[in-house]
Amino acid sequence: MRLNKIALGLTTLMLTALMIPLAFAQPTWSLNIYSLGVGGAAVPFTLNGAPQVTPYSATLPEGTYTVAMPPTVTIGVNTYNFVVWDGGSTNPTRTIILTQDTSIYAHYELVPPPPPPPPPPHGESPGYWKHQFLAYIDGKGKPQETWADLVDWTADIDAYYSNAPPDFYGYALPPVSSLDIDSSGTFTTVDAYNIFKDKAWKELWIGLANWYNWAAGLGPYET
Ligand SMILES: [Ca+2]
Repeated sequence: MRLNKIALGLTTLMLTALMIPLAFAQPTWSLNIYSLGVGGAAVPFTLNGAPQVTPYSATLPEGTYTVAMPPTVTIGVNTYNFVVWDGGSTNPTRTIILTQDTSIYAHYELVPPPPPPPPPPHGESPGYWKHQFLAYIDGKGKPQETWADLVDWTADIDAYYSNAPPDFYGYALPPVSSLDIDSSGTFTTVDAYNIFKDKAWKELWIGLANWYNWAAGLGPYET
């Protein structure tokens, strides 16, 4: 009888010892965090400051959690902006009070790529540039450009006499030394005038016109 009482007492003690942690254990809930609109890619974020990635799924103790999604994320060549949570909040950081199983969805949208650069401005024709030089030097007709500009542009071109021509929207400008037809060692308005005036130099016309188009900030002349 005495032994039975002791055994019963021990059993009660053991059961109580088992029950205490169960009674005080915090409830746990699942927390699922998804990102949408990013082509299924993983988006890095922080959960209470700890780095995580979407899709995130965990069973966590009941409590308060801070989810901070990046306002902008780059995946490959694409950039995405955070837009909205499924609940309507547009703040990429949100607080979750986890008292039930919870799934939240961060919506992203693709940032459109920048538009292509505008096409180069229209380049003037060899006939246009020929006319400028003939107008000033031969007094034929009315020029559209000032002589001061023509001189400045000629000096800009001459600066490349010993250097490779600059990139001109992919157009291959001829070496300036090939335009120095009087072999003076510099490219001058006299060279330009003589090239444009004489059909013997016809093959240089487009290249020379494009040098002036380059100097004037225009695009290549398209034939
Ligand atoms: Ca010359």
